[in-house]
Amino acid sequence: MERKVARHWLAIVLAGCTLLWGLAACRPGLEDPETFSLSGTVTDVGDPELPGDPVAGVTIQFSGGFTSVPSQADGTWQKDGLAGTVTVTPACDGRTFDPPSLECAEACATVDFTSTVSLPCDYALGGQVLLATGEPMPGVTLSFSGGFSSVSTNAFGAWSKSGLTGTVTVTPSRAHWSFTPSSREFSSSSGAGDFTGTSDGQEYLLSLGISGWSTGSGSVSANPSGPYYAADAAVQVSAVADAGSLWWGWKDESCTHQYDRASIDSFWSLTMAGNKSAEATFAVPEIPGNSEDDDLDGSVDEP
Ligand SMILES: [Ca+2]
Ligand SMILES: [Ca+2]
Repeated sequence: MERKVARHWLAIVLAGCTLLWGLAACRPGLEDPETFSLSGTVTDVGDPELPGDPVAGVTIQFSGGFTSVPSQADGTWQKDGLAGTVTVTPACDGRTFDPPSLECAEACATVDFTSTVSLPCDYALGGQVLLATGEPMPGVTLSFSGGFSSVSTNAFGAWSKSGLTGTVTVTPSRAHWSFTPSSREFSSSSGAGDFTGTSDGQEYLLSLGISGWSTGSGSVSANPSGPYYAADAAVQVSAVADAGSLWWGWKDESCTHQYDRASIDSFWSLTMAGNKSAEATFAVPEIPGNSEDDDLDGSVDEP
């Protein structure tokens, strides 16, 4: 009985080896004979009597088209799947390394670099997420590869993130929106993380603002509050002038200017059939003698 079980197992192992033959798993001596791994540690120059401190976020580059890897929090790095003779070069803005680079084949398994500057080797990024028409997109999530926590855009569509190391892919996301480009890759602070958002037609953005034509001041709000709404939602925007100012009119979403106070109200009912922009204009009473049309009625300095 035991012998029969053993024969069964032998048959299963042989069948498995046959199946895996193409994957080289059962061919001793033939699995990826041309590739090798390298690893090492990056430290800074500390007290000569003591070991140096680890340096995180150094980009370890490899010649031959192999992708780079970052040094980790403990200064270590590892790279598998290398082939041929590879030049290994550590890189980080503002730092020099000893050795500056090293040519390695399979024989040199460990490559340690020492930095001459004792500074953190990380970087910060920032950017803006906008509609194609230029309005800022708040509440867009920016995700980062490498385990870094995500951030969101503020009311100006702006985001920032510090403490990044190595090569990081930044990806914007928000349900019902796509972004161009879909992601951006960074390995230093150079370049802006700007993206353009496009709705899938199920959610739209209402951008509130105050027109640059205003000579007065006030505030603009929406009910229900946004700035994102389901498609075809009904929204009422309202303009409230500050003391000493007067509400004058709305600049509508098609950029024609509606400054006819007789025909429109300081409450404006919108249907979110697309991205909308509601800009209010506020004026002050005419100020005589300054050659300006302060009350925006088209005539200057009337009594
Ligand atoms: Ca005037
Ligand atoms: Ca006037």
